[in-house]
Amino acid sequence: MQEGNNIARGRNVVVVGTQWGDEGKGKVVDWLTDHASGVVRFQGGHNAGHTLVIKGVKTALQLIPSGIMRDGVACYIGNGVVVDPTHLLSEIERLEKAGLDVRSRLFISESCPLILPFHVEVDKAREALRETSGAGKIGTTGKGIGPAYEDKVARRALRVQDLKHPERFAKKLRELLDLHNFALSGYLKATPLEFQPIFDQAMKMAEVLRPMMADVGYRIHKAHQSGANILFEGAQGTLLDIDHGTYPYVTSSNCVAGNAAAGSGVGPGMLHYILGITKAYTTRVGSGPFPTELDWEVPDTVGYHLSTVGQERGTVTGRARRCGWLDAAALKRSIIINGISGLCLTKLDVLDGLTEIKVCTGYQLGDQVLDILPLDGDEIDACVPIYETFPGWEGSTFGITEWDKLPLNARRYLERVQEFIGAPIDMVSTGPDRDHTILLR
Ligand code: 2SA
Ligand code: MG
Repeated sequence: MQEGNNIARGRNVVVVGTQWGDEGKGKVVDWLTDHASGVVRFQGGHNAGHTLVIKGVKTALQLIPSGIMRDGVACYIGNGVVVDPTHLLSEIERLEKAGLDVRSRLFISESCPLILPFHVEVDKAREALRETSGAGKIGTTGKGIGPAYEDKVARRALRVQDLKHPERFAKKLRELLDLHNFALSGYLKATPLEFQPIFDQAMKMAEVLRPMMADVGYRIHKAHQSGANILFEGAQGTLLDIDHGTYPYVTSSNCVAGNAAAGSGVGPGMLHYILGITKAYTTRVGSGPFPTELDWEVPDTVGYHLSTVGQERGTVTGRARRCGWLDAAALKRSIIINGISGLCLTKLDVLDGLTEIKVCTGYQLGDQVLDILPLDGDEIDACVPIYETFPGWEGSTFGITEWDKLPLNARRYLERVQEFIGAPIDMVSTGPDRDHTILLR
C-alpha cells in the first residue's frame, strides 16, 4: 500500500461511477478504506456488483458496503438503498463463511424500503412484456429494484422498520400484494403470489435482522463528530441515474454524488471530496444508447479486445457488457453533475497492446457539433462521435505504481483526457489488486 493517500486522509469521500457502472468502484473504495472507519451505501440495491481482489482472492459484493473486507470498519446501508432481506441474509452468510465478522459492524437503516418477492416477479414480467410488445427491454438485472422504488415514491412501501411490527407488516403487505397481484394476474400475464409464505418468511428474517437495524444517519453523524472519516460508496453510474442518465434506460435511483447525503441521512456539508471513477474505455450492460460502442462481439477487433482482455461480464447477471471507446464528452457531463473533485481512471492496462486509442470529444448531431452529451435519449442515439486518435504504447502497464514508470504515450493520453474534461486525474488503477494503483495527489 502506498503512503501519501491525500484523498481520504482527514475527510469524507464520495465515490461515484461516472459512466454506466462497472468502472471499478469496489476496488477504489476498498483502497480508500485504509483512511476511513465507516463505509456507506446510499442508493441502489443488490443490482450492484462490486468486485474486490485482495491478495489475489476475488470477492463480489452486491448489497453490503465494500468496507466489510477490512476488520473493524463500520458498514452502513443508508435509507436510499432498497433492501431484499432474503438476499441480504445470504450475502451475510457467504461473507461469514469466508471468515469475516459481519453482524457486529453492519448497520441497516430502518427507513430502507424492502424488496419483496412480488417486486422481482413484476420486474421480470414487465421486461417480458416490453419485449413481446416491441417496446424493447430496459435490460434490468431482474432483482425487483425498479418496482421497489416505485412503491417508495408512491408512499406505500414496506420498510425495514415494519419488520418490527408484525400486525402493521401484515396489513401493509396485504394491501401491497393485492395491488401487485392485480397487475400480475392481469396485464402482466404472470402468476400472482400468496400472502402467507411471504409473511412467514419475512417474520423469520425479521428476528435475524433486528440487531442490525439502526438509525443510520444519526450514527454516521456521531461517528463523524468523534473524528471518524466516512466513505460514501456509490453504485451503478451517473449515466444510469434516474434523472440525469439515458432515460428510460436507467436504474431507478439517483446515482450521483448529491444523493450521498439524502440517501444516508446526513447533510451535504459532510461530503468533502467527490471521487469519480472512470474506466479507460466505456462499457454498458443492458439496453440503451451508447455512442462510442464498438463491434465488441467480432473477434480480432478493438471492441473484442476490450471485452475479452477487460473480462467485461456483469458481476450479478453474468451478461456480456457492451464495449466501446472512452467518451470524454459524456464524462464532461458527469463531472459537472457530480461536482467531481478528482478522477480515478481504471483498467488502463486493458489498453496495452492497442496500436491506436480513440477518445470521443464531441458529437455530430445532424448539422450541429456538440461538445457535451445531450439530455434526450433519442438525440444521444443519433449522435455520431467525433474522435481524437492517440498512438498506443509498447509494453505493459499492468501493476505499475508510479506515474513516471508509465509509457510516455500512456501519460500523454491521460494528460489529454484530463485537459479535455477539466478535472484532475488523481489516481490511476493499473490492475485489479489494491496495490496496482498510481496516486497523483
Ligand atoms: P435495474 O436492475 O433496474 O437497476 O436495471 C436498470 C438498468 O441499470 C443497469 N444496471 C447496471 N449496470 C451496470 N452494472 C450493474 N451492476 C451489475 C454489475 C450488473 C450485472 O456490476 O455488473 O451483473 O448485470 C448494474 N445494475 C443495474 C441495468 O443493466 C439496466 O440497464
Ligand atoms: Mg459492477
